[in-house]
Amino acid sequence: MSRRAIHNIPSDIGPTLGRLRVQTKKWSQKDLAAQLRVDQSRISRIESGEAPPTPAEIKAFLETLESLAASSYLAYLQKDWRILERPPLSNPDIEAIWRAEQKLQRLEVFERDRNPPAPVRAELAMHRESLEQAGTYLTRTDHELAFLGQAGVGKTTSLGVVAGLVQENPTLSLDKRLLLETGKGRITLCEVRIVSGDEWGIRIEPTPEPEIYRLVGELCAGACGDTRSPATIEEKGVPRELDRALRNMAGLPRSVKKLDGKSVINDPLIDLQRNFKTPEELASEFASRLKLWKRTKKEVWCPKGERDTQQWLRDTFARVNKGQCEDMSLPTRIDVVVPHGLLNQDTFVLTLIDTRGIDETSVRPDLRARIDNPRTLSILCSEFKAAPDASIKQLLQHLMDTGADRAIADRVALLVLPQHGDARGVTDDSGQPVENDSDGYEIKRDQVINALKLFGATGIRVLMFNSLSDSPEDFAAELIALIKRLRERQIERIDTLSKAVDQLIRNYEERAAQLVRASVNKELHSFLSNHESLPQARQQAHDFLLGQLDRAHARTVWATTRRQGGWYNLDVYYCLGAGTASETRRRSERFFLGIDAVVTTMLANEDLAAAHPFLNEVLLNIQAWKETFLETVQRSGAENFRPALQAETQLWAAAESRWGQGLGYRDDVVNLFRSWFLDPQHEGLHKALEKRVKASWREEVIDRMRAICTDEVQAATKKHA
Ligand SMILES: Nc1nc2c(ncn2[C@@H]2O[C@H](COP(=O)(O)OP(=O)(O)OP(=O)(O)O)[C@@H](O)[C@H]2O)c(=O)[nH]1
Ligand SMILES: [Mg+2]
Repeated sequence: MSRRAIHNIPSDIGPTLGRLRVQTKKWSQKDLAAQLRVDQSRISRIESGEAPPTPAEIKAFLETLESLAASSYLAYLQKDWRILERPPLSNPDIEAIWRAEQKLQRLEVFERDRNPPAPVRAELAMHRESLEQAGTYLTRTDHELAFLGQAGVGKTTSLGVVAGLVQENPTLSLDKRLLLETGKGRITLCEVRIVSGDEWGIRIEPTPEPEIYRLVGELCAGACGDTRSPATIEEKGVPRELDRALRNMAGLPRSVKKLDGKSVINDPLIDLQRNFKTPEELASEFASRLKLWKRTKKEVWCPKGERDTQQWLRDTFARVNKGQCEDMSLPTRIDVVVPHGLLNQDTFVLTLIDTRGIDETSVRPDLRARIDNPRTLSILCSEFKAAPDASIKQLLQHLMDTGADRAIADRVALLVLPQHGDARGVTDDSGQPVENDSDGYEIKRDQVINALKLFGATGIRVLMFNSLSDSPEDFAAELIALIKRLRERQIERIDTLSKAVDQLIRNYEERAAQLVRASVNKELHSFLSNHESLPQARQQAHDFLLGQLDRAHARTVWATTRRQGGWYNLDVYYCLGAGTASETRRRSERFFLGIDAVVTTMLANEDLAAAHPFLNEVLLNIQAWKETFLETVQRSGAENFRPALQAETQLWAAAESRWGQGLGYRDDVVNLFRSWFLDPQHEGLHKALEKRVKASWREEVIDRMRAICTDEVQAATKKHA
């Protein structure tokens, strides 16, 4: 009989015991009561949750059931989680999390009993922080899978098919069977999240009203054939998917009609415009037709008794995505709730995210936010022939420039989306066409991996999926394997950390090991003394922004000036942050490459074996410090100029009103911004940013490094000095 104590009885203990009784022995409550020699009413009250059982009762209950399930549950209850939160028994990585907990407890006891000196404490703190992070990461089971990529490549189709959001009717084309709206590109209106819930439904997050009015202004300026716009601007107005939704909301949708046997577009907005003198007047009419005050509904649920729930979802989603629901506003996010698990499993709580297609630039804060989220698997979608296509290359390049290399290696996968005949069209080196799809896939995969290597992106998994002919179950299994791989990284972390902790404790009093550690510290310390300061900057934060402004469509530049810099396709502050981060990455490169070389050399030296677990940890931690450092710097770059720029009403007004005054709009805006940044009045802002960058360098990298490699002798000398 187990004598170990039971800790923190979970709140669902009663029903769990009841379930185990039925599952393992198929006993009635009466049978069990007889076995335990207690009243049946006691069992009934415990199982219903009415009376909390005592630890002794729980033990007797589970031991009487004599089964593996009951004894593992008892073992689970007997584990004493003191530092990490106890995960539910269903967590797939509970064993690894428990190992992290045990190491954390060991560290705590060691620190309390031995009271080690400051440098050892710093190392302990480093391990503790990493163990806690990995343990907490694994305790949660929610993950996101985000599909990103150019408009029209097939993001919604592949996501819909893998999520099982397809009607079974082989006579219809895939577009007509999918429950999410798809088409020939620029269809998905905004971010769409697929989540599981109790019933079929759709929730929306409405776009703020001022933003809707700005979009209307732009749509009307474009639709009017705004004669004040420069002739070179080929594309005007708002993105097509938003344009369509707004027109439907205002009851002004375009249609095709026949005139003398020819198809012509009937645009009621053009007819309406004849009654108004300026685009502003037209916009005001358009805005009032939206009747935003009536659009207050944020969710719709499938009516009870609905026979064809899938058809209901398909119709409702299409209406929401096109702005055809009278009582709903323009969504900025749509949640689709489905009453089943996702990707044929129930271990993880998944959210599948479909995003609005990349149409102009991949330098977008919303895409970056996905990639930076450690719980998200970002799936970069590319069409087959051009894979990896230009948008993906631009995104990867941007991520690498700003220091997100670890995120790329860990959390990004490339999804190539072949369509009819694409795979068979591949030829081998002798020019022979392949015999089957899977040979075509392999040749393409090889080409893609090589193309990625060319600009330094290695370790990215490349998946292929043809929504029409490949197995969605296999594709789902591949995605789940990638989620498991994300988690596997954390398990490996716990195991290497455990070794480092054991080594630290074992070596603590060993003279020889201490000497090894001292020589390692000396090496690290001497590197640090020579590389402590960050080299001069060559580029300024705004250089990157000016480049982006110069490259964007004129209408995009105009849209961003109308929003004080905050347009999703050209976010001025995000660009300032990215410019700062990429220049800082360049400035710190020598340090990071150098320290990597120093540590790797010591790792190859067998005389230093006693310090190898520590050095492995140093290597991993430096990566993490670098990432945090560059993220902090990116935020500083974005925030440093924000208050001053947002207050510059004159600058924005000048940039906005320059629109419609002939050629050279974009050049003029670039010049306006260049002058603003170079104005001696703003020198203080540049200096402040440099100060913040240097402070982060010290805090996030140098001080952390110094804390773990300064021995007492050195620390003491420093103090004296
Ligand atoms: N034959 C075939 N057609 C596909 C496949 N995947 C997508 N398509 C078609 O490609 C078109 C575009 O697909 P979508 O899923 O709407 O593309 P998207 O990337 O979501 O586009 P946006 O929402 O505009 O960014 C649709 O007509 C799809 O039916 C496929 O595997 N095979
Ligand atoms: Mg789509």
